[in-house]
Amino acid sequence: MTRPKKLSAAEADARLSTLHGWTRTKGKLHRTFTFTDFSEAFGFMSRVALAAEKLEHHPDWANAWNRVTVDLSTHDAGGLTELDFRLAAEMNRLAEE
Ligand code: H2B
Repeated sequence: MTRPKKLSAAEADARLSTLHGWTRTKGKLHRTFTFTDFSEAFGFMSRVALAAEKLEHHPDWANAWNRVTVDLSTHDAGGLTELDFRLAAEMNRLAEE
């Protein structure tokens, strides 16, 4: 699969303005998702894992009980690409189910 190219800061900020709940922090897309308990948080992570495999694009993340903290970037491109915005939008969709 052809990997998408790195977006400029201006392009990334334009994309970010339509993406609920995320910030651009240290060149990465960042969001903390909070659930009712560990089971909900881990269920979310399981669903995201399947989506990430399909996209061949994977989050850097951490789980603490009911919280999942996420940083997205494209390691291969050394910055943010279309893939990070696609995965972020998919995570929002899966969190709000
Ligand atoms: N995930 C992320 N976040 N960045 C990458 O550059 C990346 C990835 N590369 N998942 C993918 C896997 C690549 O190594 C494989 C070969 O598709």
